[in-house]
Amino acid sequence: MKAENLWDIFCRVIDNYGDVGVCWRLAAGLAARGAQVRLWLDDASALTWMAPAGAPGVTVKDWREAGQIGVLPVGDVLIEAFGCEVDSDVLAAHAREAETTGRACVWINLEYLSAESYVERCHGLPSPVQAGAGAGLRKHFYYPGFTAATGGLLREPDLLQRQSEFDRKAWLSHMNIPDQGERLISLFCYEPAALDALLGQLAAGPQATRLLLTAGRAAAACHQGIADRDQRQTGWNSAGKLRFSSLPTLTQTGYDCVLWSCDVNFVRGEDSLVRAIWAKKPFIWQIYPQTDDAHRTKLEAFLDLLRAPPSLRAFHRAWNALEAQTLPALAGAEWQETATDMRSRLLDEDDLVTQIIQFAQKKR
Ligand code: TRH
Repeated sequence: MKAENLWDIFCRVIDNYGDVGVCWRLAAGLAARGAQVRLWLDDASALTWMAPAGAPGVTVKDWREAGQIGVLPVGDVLIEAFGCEVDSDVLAAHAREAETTGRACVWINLEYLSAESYVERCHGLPSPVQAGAGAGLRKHFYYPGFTAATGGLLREPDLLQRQSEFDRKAWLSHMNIPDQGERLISLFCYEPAALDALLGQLAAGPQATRLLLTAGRAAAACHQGIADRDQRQTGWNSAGKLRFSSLPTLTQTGYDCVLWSCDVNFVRGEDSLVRAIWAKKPFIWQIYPQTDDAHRTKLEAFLDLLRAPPSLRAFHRAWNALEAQTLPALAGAEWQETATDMRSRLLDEDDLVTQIIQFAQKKR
């Protein structure tokens, strides 16, 4: 039995929050445009704080129960996120359905985001499956991206409006974050070696700064950095130029408010990078490190696309430990121009949900 406009999204949580974060946004975005979405996760725990209210039209399902698809209606669209592979009984159910009805599901492999040029070449390519449970079906590669020839970026239709209505003062007060005219910088990162240098730079002033520490690895790394500095250099922050506020784990929408409130945002991974772009504030990206050093090329491609000025490139290379150099100073106006320019260029492109719906319609 085939349901109308039913999407199955499968995602295995590797580590951190990006995989589930992207899939949740996609699921909620599709449902907001009328789809019924089943989001199959092997670990849904992060959703309890990321999206506690859920979303109408999205059902979160346990991956271990995916065999049910043989008896449930099979979906019209099957998405494997980030190269995860669905179980053979799911594929077998789809292959059976295609044989009986003559209509196969649209099978999509949703890839990681990259600004590298191969993305335009590979976006949308089909891969017919010859053998195994899914024989006869056809998989398509879907690449999110920054240019018109790619699959786009996640951006909710009401994002710009929410952003323009955002009341920074009220939000800071609600979060108990002092609003004393200090520069606000948010920190969402792994354990960058250059964090120690950043703490030293900010404590040296001349501008007073408040660092907003996101919960988890970033806060832990920063507390460790502070402890190391205290041990090594008594009085390193005695002028009180650097202050800290610890944030709780926030919903995805709450995290947007952090990005909108701050003067500079440190982000990491994939999804927070995109949110930082929409926030229209200068940002520094810690790319998810890969063992084969592939992140180096990926970061450079992104910096090209960003049209990053030399100071911003140098800062990124130091923050990502790609060059043995001291951390340059945080710059102001020039980085703001870069961020504003990139955002306005990207707003010209259709968002990922719009594009993936069109993609699925074309492949049906
Ligand atoms: O957590 P990440 O480092 O995820 C990473 C990357 O996606 C990486 O590419 C992937 O390969 C790896 O996981 C497995 O960073 P990312 O992608 O920014 O995801 C964080 C998510 O957490 C994002 O959806 C925003 C959300 N978030 C909140 O909802 N509340 C919060 O308080 C914070 C700090 C984040």
